[in-house]
Amino acid sequence: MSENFRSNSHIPSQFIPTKTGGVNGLLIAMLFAFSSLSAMNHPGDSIISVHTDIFPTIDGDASDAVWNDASWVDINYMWMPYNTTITTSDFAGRYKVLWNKTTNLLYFLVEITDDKFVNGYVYSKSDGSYPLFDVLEVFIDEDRPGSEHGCNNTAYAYHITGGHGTVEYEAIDIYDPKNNYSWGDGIYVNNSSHLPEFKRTNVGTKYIWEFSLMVLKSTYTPNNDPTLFKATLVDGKKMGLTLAYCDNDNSAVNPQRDNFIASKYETDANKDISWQNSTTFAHLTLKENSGTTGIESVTAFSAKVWVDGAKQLNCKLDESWNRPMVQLLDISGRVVVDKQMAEEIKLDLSSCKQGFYLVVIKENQSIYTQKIIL
Ligand SMILES: [Ca+2]
Ligand SMILES: [Ca+2]
Ligand SMILES: [Ca+2]
Ligand SMILES: [Ca+2]
Repeated sequence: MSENFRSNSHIPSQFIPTKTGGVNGLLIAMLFAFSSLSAMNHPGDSIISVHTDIFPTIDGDASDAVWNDASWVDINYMWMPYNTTITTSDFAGRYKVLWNKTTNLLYFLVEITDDKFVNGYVYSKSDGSYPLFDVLEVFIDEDRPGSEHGCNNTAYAYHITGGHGTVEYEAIDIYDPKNNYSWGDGIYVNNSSHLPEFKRTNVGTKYIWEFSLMVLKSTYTPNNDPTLFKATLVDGKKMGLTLAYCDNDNSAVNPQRDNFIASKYETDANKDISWQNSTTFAHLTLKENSGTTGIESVTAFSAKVWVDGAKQLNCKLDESWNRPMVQLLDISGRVVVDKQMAEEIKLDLSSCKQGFYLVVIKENQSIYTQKIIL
């Protein structure tokens, strides 16, 4: 970990007006105002996430129709080394994010081009080398305006790794109950359970990361059940969210981070703040109706859904449906059943754990959801 706090101003001296009178002074003042305005208004500073009734299939395949309802946000600001330029074959990245009010989850689609993918970090509570591997970083703050979060859970910095062996990913953050970065005590935590579903695929050097993510409140601590600490996602909710990528193109033997690229513009002075302070995160607003997509035109076809005494799930469709998919989601939002159905379906749920589940029947832009209890 490194810290880099600098307080010097980065306004080029030629833009600072030295005279206030005359046409030249006015022009210089206008240039100065324009340059300040544009510095405050970079794409990625403010993001809108639209609600989705239909869940993307988390399979590392970006072709779900529902992703068309979200806009791309570029991951294109070089934080370290600051403002250096690299080729788009070395790194290019962008992401989309959707949300759902029933599962209280965010859904991410991230497209990364990286010429050499370096994984192999193995989680240990005392091994802080994960930022030196290829890592997708999700900075998320459930409530704004943000604060110091490095050692606590008022915000999260999920370092989603490339995994190792058969482990597809880990999600590492720092949590120190003593709040003093006592590195020797083992303060790294693996929060991979905060991502109910995750899949990464690649074609050549182009990688698709598709996953869902819980939005956890600051009262969550490691060893708690995260599903009990999910924030309620509602229309208009404002959060902090920045995505970034640590790019290592060397090896896992001597890992080193060549570049650190993010979705939000930062000044040189602020490029290394987000990992411990959430005030710098980009602004995310949840919107229930985008007004520009087909999401709100979803029609609710009818169905009859019930669980019988033998723990069989019964679904009976009205004639509006053709051959929809039926999904069963557990309380964390994980899809435990995903099946295409005809007019009627019976599913054996006797091996499922007790608790609440959500049944989702979907076809094109039509959807039917119902909570059940086992
Ligand atoms: Ca998919
Ligand atoms: Ca690269
Ligand atoms: Ca917070
Ligand atoms: Ca790389």
